[in-house]
Amino acid sequence: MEETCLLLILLLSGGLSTLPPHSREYHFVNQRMNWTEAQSYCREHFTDLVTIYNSNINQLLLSMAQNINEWAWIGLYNDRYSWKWSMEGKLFYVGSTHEFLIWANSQPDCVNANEYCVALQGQTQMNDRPCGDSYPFLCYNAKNTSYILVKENQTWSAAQSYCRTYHTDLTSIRSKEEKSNITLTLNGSGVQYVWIGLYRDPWASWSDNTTSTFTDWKSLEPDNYISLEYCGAFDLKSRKWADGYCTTRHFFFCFTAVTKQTVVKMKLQSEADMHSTEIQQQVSQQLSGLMLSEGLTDFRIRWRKVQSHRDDQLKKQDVDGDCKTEV
Ligand SMILES: [Ca+2]
Ligand SMILES: [Ca+2]
Repeated sequence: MEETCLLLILLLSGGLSTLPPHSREYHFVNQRMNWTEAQSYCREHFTDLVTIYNSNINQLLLSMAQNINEWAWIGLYNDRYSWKWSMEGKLFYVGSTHEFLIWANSQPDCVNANEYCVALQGQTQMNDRPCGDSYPFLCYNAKNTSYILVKENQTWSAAQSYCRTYHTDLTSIRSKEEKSNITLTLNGSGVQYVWIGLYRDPWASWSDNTTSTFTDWKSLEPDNYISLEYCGAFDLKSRKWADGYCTTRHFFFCFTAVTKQTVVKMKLQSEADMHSTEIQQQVSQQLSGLMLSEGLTDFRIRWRKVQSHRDDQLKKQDVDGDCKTEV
């Protein structure tokens, strides 16, 4: 009877975004490109612009670009169009052409990299403002579908707490109808700015869509100098991060996601003819079922024929070992 080895090859990639940071390789590219060009270059030649999860990766990148006193783009960016409602907490895009969420002229501008909460300005248009500023605010009460203007100056967070305590939450504006009801509520109130429930997290976006809470900003950065700096860079001279003008050309860091491949070898001995394609298929199917029931979806099964030990006197020492691997 011949022995046949079945090799189970598991490709545990599971989607690039879920790969842990340790399975990444890093690259310093000493060509000058703007942030978007650098992103395209990384996506074409590697996986994406780098995400920095911790100080180890931070140090590793620095060690790759020693004696370079310039800036290098990283994957971090400050997305001024990605917002959430206090009531829902889900990300959504509020671009400059939104149907009823209308930005005031040249807003959102994130002045001094410090404007992450939204107030209605002149009662109808939106402006991103420093969350610590104190303004009157608009609560929403879901019980009787009403909008309540509280004419008491509060920071955005204090306003949110107040609305959550006495009503439902700071108001959302989810439809044209809701927008007109709010305009009616504010009509004749004389308020200049009034907080609504719109806010966002600062510097929360990385090019590869993963998240990281690690930061290493240079002092006084990010500053969004003259409201033009929405891309993150490594200032290799000071060894710290800074926000920069996205269209400036700099060197940059990319990463490659390393696909891990685990090979499981099984030696099968059977009275049945293991060379029969039909039997091989049956065994494969059973193994597939077993793998799937364990929650493993990304794998391949391959059959590899190996020489019988009995026929191969020279390999006698291998008898107690595994099948020969010829992967
Ligand atoms: Ca603003
Ligand atoms: Ca800056």
